[in-house]
Amino acid sequence: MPRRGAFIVIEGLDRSGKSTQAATLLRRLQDAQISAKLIKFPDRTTPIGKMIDSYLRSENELDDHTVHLLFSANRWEFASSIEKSLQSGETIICDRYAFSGLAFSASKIRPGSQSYPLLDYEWCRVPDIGLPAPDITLFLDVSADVARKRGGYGEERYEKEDVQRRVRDVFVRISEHVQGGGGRWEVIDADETQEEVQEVVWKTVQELVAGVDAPLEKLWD
Ligand code: FDM
Ligand code: MG
Repeated sequence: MPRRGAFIVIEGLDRSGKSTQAATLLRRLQDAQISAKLIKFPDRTTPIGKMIDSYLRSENELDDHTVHLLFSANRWEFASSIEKSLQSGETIICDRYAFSGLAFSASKIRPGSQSYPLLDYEWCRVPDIGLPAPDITLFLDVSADVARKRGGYGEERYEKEDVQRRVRDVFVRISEHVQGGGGRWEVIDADETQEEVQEVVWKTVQELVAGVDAPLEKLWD
């Protein structure tokens, strides 16, 4: 049986360098003659993705439950094509996935409260159950200081320091949850230079990108 491609998810806060690292990793894999492609979530090109895009740019308001389910639905739109690519031997680098969905939604708090959750963690997790499971998740961990030095945040809805702090707390919970279930979650110090971070990323995925024998699993199974 030919080996399948690896499903590599890159997660992290805004300004952690995810997209840069994902693009560099893709180039290096292609240079090494490894069949690979880069995808990202949210994928803003589909009708669902367009609703998410206008929500993020604050052009419309949506109920928080609704928007959470839209983000999940946006992943389900691509689930079978992800599976097909992996089975055909192509490695996938994925810039954000269900863990961002869970972290950003479950970190929301009720207006006027300091910490009272708006959406339950378990409620947020359920819609993504059964999606293709990553073989590894690289969490690019950037400190608030370095994020600030990198020019701070943009104009989109969640690009604020207090939001990012709460999101990071949920990511810590998720990392324990994933590891507790036998999944691979690697924290990478993203305060270092682009080149240094890339070296760590490259080393961490080396074995996987040679091809995976293990069957593709389902998320949260
Ligand atoms: N985001 C991303 C979510 O809230 N839920 C999700 O399921 C995903 C995939 O959308 F603030 C948030 C994270 C970020 C915003 O992401 C847009 P990009 O990577 O900046 O496009
Ligand atoms: Mg962004």
